[in-house]
Amino acid sequence: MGPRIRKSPFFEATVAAGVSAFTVYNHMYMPTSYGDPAEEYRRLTERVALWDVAGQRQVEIAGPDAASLVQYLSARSLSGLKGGRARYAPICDHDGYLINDPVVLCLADDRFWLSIADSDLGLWAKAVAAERGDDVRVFEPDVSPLAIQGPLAEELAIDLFGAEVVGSLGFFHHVGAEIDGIPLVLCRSGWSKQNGFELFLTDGSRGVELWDRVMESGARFGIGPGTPNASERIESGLLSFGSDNGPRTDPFETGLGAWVNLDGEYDFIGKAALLARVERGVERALVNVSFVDDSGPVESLPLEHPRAALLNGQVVGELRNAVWSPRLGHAIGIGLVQRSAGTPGTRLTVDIDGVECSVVVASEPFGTPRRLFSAT
Ligand code: THG
Repeated sequence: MGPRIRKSPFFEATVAAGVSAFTVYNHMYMPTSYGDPAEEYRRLTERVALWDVAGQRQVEIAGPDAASLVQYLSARSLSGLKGGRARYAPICDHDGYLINDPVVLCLADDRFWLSIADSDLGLWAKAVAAERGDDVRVFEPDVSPLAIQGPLAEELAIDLFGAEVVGSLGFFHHVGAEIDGIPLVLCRSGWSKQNGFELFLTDGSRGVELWDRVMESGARFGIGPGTPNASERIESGLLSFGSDNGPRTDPFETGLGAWVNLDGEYDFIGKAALLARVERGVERALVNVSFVDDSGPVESLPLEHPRAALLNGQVVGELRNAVWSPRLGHAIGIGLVQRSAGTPGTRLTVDIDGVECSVVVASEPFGTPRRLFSAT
């Protein structure tokens, strides 16, 4: 694809491990398949999988005004966030539309990493900092996450880092660590609900070494290569920014309302627009749907692009994503529809490659409930 698309420090290792497909994420190759979806799903849900997620680049914000800038960027309150802790934080533009949903890692009171989804948040942060006259440095450090995800990730982490380090690491806690002198930040996080860790490698020249070392220790836990898993994450209700939402979707519509704080004392980008939107009423909802008759579209899954969703012949939104669910034994998907069409039990029709499919809005997300508004 040429030099514009960057290779992760784990790239060669993933090729050696048999990667069969990539996506492009933050201008970087990111593996999406090793050619055996059923086995990759099993590995993730029953054992442990190793993911190159270096495409989750870090935007480092450091300096005296760092905390103030990060809060101004974030729709979620970061009050009380301290060194060694992280928070999932939606970021909006001035119109209150979602532009990224990073994990914010606080390294020190004046130093943060925004571990970003797929959009150029570094440019945004840099421009906002300059316009505000903030005393900060905004840059992309040499940091590349490698994830271990799955029920046996805990045991593997203990093997790699020791029971003491791992035992005291709560969810979204992180700590500086190393394996054989390879420097990294260990965080209990990751884009699955199977438990796991992310190893933020801080020396890009040692990616293959780290990959091999984790594979070696993981062998007795049945580790193998994997990738962020579309089936598991839709079952689990994790948002894929840019896949589930369009360019003008707000955090309430995407089910991220629980992580938006409109009642704080401070201002943040998009706050006024979001307050006005809440006043008017949120128009759409991200819903989980089940295919009623999955025999038709299975060949076309996962969905490559959104399809119109109809209710009584009227377009009421889009089916954004659809996958086979190994857990449920039928196809499931994510729709972004008008709220009136988002009531559980509503039956929508979608044309997928000439096959008319019926989908039903689920009464609950398949994993954790999505809350519309934050409690605090
Ligand atoms: N890890 C890191 N960076 C990332 C992701 C990641 N950047 C891009 C993308 N993923 C960001 N999106 C998410 C979405 C959900 C979660 C993390 C990143 C997540 N959510 C939990 C949940 O929904 O239950 C916890 C949220 C909370 O309680 O605060 O973990 O995966 N480094």
